[in-house]
Amino acid sequence: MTSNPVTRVLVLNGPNLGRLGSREPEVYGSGNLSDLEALLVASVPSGVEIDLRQTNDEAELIDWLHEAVDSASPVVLNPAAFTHYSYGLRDAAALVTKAGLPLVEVHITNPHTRESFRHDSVISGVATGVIAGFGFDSYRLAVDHILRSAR
Ligand code: DHK
Repeated sequence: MTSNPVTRVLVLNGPNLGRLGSREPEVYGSGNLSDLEALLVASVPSGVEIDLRQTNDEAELIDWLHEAVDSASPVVLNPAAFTHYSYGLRDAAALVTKAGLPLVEVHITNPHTRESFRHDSVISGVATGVIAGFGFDSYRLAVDHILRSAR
């Protein structure tokens, strides 16, 4: 639960999500990251910044989680494939929630309906919550939760 009014939400995206739109549209949908950003910006009140980023680099994603701690920013995180094996990312995510900041793990798809290697998340155990399977709406629901819980 955040106590201060939220002025910025970090929306962090892991590997291959920069290819949304052209990457397996039958699985991930036809929208790209710009479409996602527009959807989120339209869903928040004025005065709340959506800071949406994507990287294929595990170290950069970890650095952004450190930045979230230092700037007291709530986080929506789609760790993409790192979900399933990155203990470094898990430890960084734990720093966010241990600092009392919400970190909502999101997935566009429902990984539990897919290949068995996608069924395990090493992030979920340190996340505030998990939203999966609702396409870009997974992110919108996560942002909505963050704004509601900060009221
Ligand atoms: C995105 C990915 O890139 C996959 O590696 C995950 C996730 C699922 C998603 O549904 O957003 O397994």
